[in-house]
Amino acid sequence: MEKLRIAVQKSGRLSEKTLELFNECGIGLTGGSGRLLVDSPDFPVEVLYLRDDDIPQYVADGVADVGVVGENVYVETGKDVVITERLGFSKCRISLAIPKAHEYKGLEYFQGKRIATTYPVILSKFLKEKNITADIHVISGSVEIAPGIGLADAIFDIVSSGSTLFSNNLKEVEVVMKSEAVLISTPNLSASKQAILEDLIFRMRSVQKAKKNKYILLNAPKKNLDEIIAIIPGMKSPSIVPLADEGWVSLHSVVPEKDFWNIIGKLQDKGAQGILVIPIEKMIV
Ligand code: PRT
Ligand code: ZN
Repeated sequence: MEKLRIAVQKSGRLSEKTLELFNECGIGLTGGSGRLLVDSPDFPVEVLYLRDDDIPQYVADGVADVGVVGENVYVETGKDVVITERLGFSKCRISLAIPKAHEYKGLEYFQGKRIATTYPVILSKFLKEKNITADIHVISGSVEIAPGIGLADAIFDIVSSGSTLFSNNLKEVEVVMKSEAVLISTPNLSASKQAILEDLIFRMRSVQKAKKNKYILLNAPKKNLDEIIAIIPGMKSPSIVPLADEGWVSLHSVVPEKDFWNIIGKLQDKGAQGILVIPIEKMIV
């Protein structure tokens, strides 16, 4: 049977989260990451371990069918591949940063400056759009030390918590792009591989949806039932289970994680008690 070949970063910031997602999708992998090509006994895929920067090229060439990369790498490499799904992890910004002590009034700061980066394509496109002429100095690692050793005036690099910038006496002054892990694929997959990819995306979405929601159980006084149902409408409508005490019912529903604390406060105001909140593993709607 035909298999979908997925390129995954061999070791780095994307590897663990990617394999965790596959695992949650019921896709186990045989053998360790010591091997280049690994099979799944559960699902028609095989995983090809590569350096993240090489993944778009392998997918564009059809050596792999799909791949997981940071959006920044997808944009920087500019290969003939498409984003099929945003995966929501490894979120970061690609930003311009300058020495902390310097005053910053706007992009004019960068006119005629020397900027060190590993992302020259994204940076030069941005500077061109903004009519800034600067000297882009491409280096392959430890970009953050460039200003301190006199190699550059500023840097353009990935920022997550900002602590790397802070400890190198730099400050983030412009966010040029936001990035997260994305699933990329060749635009011309065979019909059978496309079907496997659709099944994979369906599973990924079920996992992502589950993470964004919580299962909630609570005891509600019957006199406020309508108001409580209006607060937690659930996927269709909440389940209502009678309790031995005639004035009360037990209510089961699903609530979005982001509204959670807001909802809890409203439920308490309406007399809800014994509220239990449980994580959901998969959610198919
Ligand atoms: O070896 P290989 O080439 O495969 O990996 P790599 O070293 O090129 O990439 P890797 O594993 O470092 O990152 C893979 C992807 O993770 C990146 O392309 C981004 O899409 C994403 N990502 C998310 C990050 C970060 N967060 C991040 N914080 N990539 C790098 N960083 C760096 C950042 O540049 C800084 O130097 O981590 C450092 C810590 O960041 P702060 O701001 O939290 O201090
Ligand atoms: Zn890399």
